[in-house]
Parts: sequence; C-alpha cells; structure tokens
Amino acid sequence: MIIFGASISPFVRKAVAFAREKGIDIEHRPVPPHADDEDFKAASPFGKIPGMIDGDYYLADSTAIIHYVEAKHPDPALIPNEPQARGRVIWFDKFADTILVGGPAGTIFFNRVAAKFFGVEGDLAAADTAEKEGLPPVLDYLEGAIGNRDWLVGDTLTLADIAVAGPFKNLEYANTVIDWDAYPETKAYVDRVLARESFAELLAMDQAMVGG
Ligand SMILES: N[C@@H](CCC(=O)N[C@@H](CS)C(=O)NCC(=O)O)C(=O)O
Repeated sequence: MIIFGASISPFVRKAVAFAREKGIDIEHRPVPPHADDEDFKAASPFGKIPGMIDGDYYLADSTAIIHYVEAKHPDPALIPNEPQARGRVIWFDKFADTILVGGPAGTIFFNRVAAKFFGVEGDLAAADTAEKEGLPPVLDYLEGAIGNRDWLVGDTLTLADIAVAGPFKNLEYANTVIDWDAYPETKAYVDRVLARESFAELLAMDQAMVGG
C-alpha cells in the first residue's frame, strides 16, 4: 500500500498514523497537493492529499482511506463495532476535520505557515482572530470531552484520538498561543497521543519542512 501526501497536512498525518497503528507495511510518499505524479493523480483525481494505492485499487480522502484500511485490517480495531462507541469515534473524526481543522486550526496554520508554500500572502489578522476567538470554544469542548480519561472513546486508542490530536501539531508549527493552564487534560491527552510510535517519523519529517 502506498499513501501519498506530505505529512504536514493533518489529513495525511491521520491516514498514515492510522495505518501505522495497524502495523501494516505501507510506503509513504510525501508529495504536495496537485503533484505531477501519475500514480498520485490516479489516486486523487482532484489533487488533494492524501491519496492511496493498494495494488490496482485507488482511493482519495483520509476518512475513505481509513475506513478501507480498517475493513481490510480489522486488528487492532481502531473503529469500534459497538454502535454508540462507533458513533462517537466518527463524530470526533468529523469534529477534527470540520470544526478543528476546518475552523481555527486551519485558519491559523494556513495563514501563518502554509500560505508561503502556495506562494500567497497569509492573512495574519485572520489567524490572530482565529487564535483569540475561534480556538477557545473548541478547546473548552475538548477539555470537557476528554475529562480525566486517557482516550476520547472507550479504554483504548481509536481513530478519534489519531484524528483529534494530530492537528495540534499544526497549531504548534504556527506558534499558536494556547493558555494550557486552562486546558490541562487536553494538554496531557495531546502529548500522550502524539508520543506514539506511529507519529514519530511523520513529526520528524514535518520538523524538517517547517524548519523547527
Ligand atoms: N477531506 C479531505 C481533505 C483533504 C485536503 O483538503 N487536503 C489539503 C491539504 S491539507 C489539500 O490537498 N489541499 C489542496 C486543494 O484543496 O487543492 C481528506 O480528509 O483527505
């Protein structure tokens, strides 16, 4: 299996870390969006990252790739079968994609860091507003959702944790100011998830890219 996309993208980071938690042998090719690579273009028809090839099977979108991997490699289960737990895990995956990354985390990271990779001027005022006004309600929610538990859903790591913790690295790369004293559970949780071996190589690649 080949997964395409630079891991600085939280969507790529999620898909690759998920596959690595499964212990399967994947090749990670860290291409940028719209890369002029025939295999990548076949996998991701609109040029977004990540894309995936498994034999003669092609797929785009982090969530689609993750559900494919879960179905093909059910052990260890990272998406529970129990209905309520499964619903919660999918909610947190959507929360990460649409409310965290699709909201303040994406605005901050794009305007402070990613814009220059696309050769455009970042809107720094929009990033500041997202940091001061957009992020706190999202962190308030997360702090309550985590409580004093190790994982967001159930007693083991799930897709929910991989999806939610990953974008915090983008906030860090964008030098986001977070009052961590107000969010001690979130801080411990994010550190716990991102310390997993499945993230190690990805985060080292990111550091090389953002120059940290
Ligand atoms: N829903 C998609 C989102 C993928 C996405 O938007 N990736 C961004 C990079 S973070 C991208 O490729 N952007 C280029 C573009 O939209 O043209 C997923 O989960 O994979």
